[in-house]
Amino acid sequence: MRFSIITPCKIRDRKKIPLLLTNLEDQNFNDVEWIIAYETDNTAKIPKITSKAILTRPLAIPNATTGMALNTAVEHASGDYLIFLDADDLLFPNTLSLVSDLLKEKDRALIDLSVYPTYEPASTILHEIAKDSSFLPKFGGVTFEPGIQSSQATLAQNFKNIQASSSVQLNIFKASKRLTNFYDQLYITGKIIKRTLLVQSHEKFNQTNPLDYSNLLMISLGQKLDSFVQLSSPHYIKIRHNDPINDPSLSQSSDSQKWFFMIQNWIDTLQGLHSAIWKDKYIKQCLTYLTTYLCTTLADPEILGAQLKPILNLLRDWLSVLEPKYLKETKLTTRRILQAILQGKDEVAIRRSKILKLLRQINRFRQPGHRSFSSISRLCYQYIFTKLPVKKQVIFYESFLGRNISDSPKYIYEYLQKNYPNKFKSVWVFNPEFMNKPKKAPHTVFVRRFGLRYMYYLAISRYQVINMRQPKWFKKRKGSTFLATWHGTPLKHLVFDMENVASANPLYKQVFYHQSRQWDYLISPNQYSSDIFEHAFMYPKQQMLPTGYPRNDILQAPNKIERAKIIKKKLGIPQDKKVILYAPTWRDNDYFEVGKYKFTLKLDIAQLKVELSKDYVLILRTHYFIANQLDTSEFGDFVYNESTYDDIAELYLVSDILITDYSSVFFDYAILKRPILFYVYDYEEYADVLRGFYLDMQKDLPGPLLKTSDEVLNAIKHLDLTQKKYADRYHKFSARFNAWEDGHATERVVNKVFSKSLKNKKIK
Ligand code: C2G
Repeated sequence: MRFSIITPCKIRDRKKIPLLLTNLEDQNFNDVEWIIAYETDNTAKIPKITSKAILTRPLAIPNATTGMALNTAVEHASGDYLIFLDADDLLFPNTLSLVSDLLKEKDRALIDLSVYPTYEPASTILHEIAKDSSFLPKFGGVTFEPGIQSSQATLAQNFKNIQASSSVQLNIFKASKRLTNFYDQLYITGKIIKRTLLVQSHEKFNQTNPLDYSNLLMISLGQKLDSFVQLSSPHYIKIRHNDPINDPSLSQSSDSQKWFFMIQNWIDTLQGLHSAIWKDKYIKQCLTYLTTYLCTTLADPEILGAQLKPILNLLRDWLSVLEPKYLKETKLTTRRILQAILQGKDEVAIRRSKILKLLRQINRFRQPGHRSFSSISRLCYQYIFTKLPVKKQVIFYESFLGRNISDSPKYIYEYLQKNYPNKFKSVWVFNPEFMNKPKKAPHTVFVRRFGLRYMYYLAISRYQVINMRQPKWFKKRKGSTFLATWHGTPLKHLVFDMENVASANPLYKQVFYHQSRQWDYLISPNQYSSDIFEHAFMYPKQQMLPTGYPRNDILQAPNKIERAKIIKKKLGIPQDKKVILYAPTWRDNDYFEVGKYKFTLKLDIAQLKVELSKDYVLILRTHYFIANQLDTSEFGDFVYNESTYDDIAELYLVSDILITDYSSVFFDYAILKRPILFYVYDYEEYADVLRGFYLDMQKDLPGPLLKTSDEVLNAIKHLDLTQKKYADRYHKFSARFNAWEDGHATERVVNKVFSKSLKNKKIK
């Protein structure tokens, strides 16, 4: 028995092919012919592909749509069964042998391999399934909910829930059962079809519709078969796209494209439907989709742009052939929109959609979980505050989501307060969960995050100075300026440089993209960061401010020794004691629940205390994501837990040595030219993450990588030696990362961003 695997592939997706090749070669079934149907233009060359294990047949199909590519591939296929896979799909290692056994038992015309959808990176999946080729998963497709943590550990756990291959069965549905949600089953990928069925029926993929090319074909085949057969556990791994900006899946294409071709497809499909029961079901499913989504899209008609009219015309064509009973079955609010479209009153339809959107929002807020004060504030933001004029001299500041007054926003604020007193009204965000409301300051108001005043000032401020991302629903106002300060030189791959972002919202990249388009300026601390931000954020270099970080000016201040003394006094640290600052980062596999990370102290502080407390104290500073307050009371006055201290730069200033791990803090600390030790006790465990670093930890860092507390202690005891050994590297490191940090970054940022307002009149 031979399988012809058919993969349509746009030329830009060709880099995905090697992973699927490895996956197919790993199958314990070899009578496979793999037809890769490249949709090329006339000039593009298709890549060579060789394999000892399977027969590979790349085809170039010039100027093809996916439908054309598939039709050509079917004509070339010689296998008994055709299996359709996209370039970024994967199979489990024994899927083909299992299916061949099942087919030998009883011939089937069409089998659904049953989908396992995931946002995990393809390489991680391959790694996991290569570990044990004898298993079959039986955990059901995991649909990823935004915000829910998924990690390699959970994936491995899923894969551990393996059943022996004998337990996989075929679920056989009669036509009527199959009709439940059959719209989802119209995709060709993950299906096995008997070749003769396709050839003899003369069914073809739609060659003109680039989005829905298989629906009509699947419906036609479905009407011919009296049952629908599906594997009882998932065997077809669908890697969901989470980069809708650079690599959109078909369903993630722009709204205007999607709606146009979808409705076109509804029209075509309706013509091909003969069975009354199928027709009824199909119309109802389309109407549900339409009333759920299109009315929301119509409320913002700019989204559809020039396609608005053609889409509404198509929709009118489709609605006009439906029997009136279908419209009558829809809810009154949506029915009135559809009726307006049907009558050619497009403006009325849009107006009614806007009202429906508002009604839906209000309705959501009436539900128990949503009836919070911040939901009401948000409604006020959307419908009232953003309609008020922008106020010229108001600056809105937020640092680390309102956890403290710190980082570059703080230094920009202080600089403006000092040099341009009375020019601006400043608004600082604070989150009462993490900090108390700060003391009064001139021309400054403090607003609770997501409260009513927060919403008001966010809407009317002329400037926003924020060091992380703004809320998704933030509306950029005309006449306002957004200064993104960001919060560190990147070490770990960021956004578009990451493969799939399994631990974040699946739409993370898209959301990030839209948020960063609202940034008028992005501060860059060094050339290295500018180069990275350009690809990782897809952010234009001409909008970056190559100034260095305002937060680091303090580290070059002429009076930094005196300032350090004052801060030491404030912290209660004896002036004659030297200070070790231990500032590790967070670990994404160590958390209590979503967004609440924990930290387990692995540094042997008791030992450090015994050996070092005569000369040193230790400041412990955990990352702002860490939710657990570590109890350090047993170490007495040796340890100062400053995890909630607002500004880490002040802690840098008082410390003599920094111990960190994978945190970006060392890029800033190096400005002080003081010793840095890297306590990376989980280096091996971190290996997967390390592969996603921009730097080579072994070669590029300005200090030693230490894996045990003993090694840390030893390095501190022989600090001179350690420093000597790393002097050369430290020198190179400073030149590469600290060249712009001359103590005047804030001044440069202010002159560039606020110049227009600096000449304005004083505020009252
Ligand atoms: N930070 C801190 N205390 C720590 C760790 C970090 O105050 N123990 C602050 C520092 O200002 C640091 C910033 O938080 O520069 C970012 O912390 P990282 O540990 O580098 O991690 P992350 O928040 O993931 O940001 O481009 C930078 C990256 O986005 C990293």
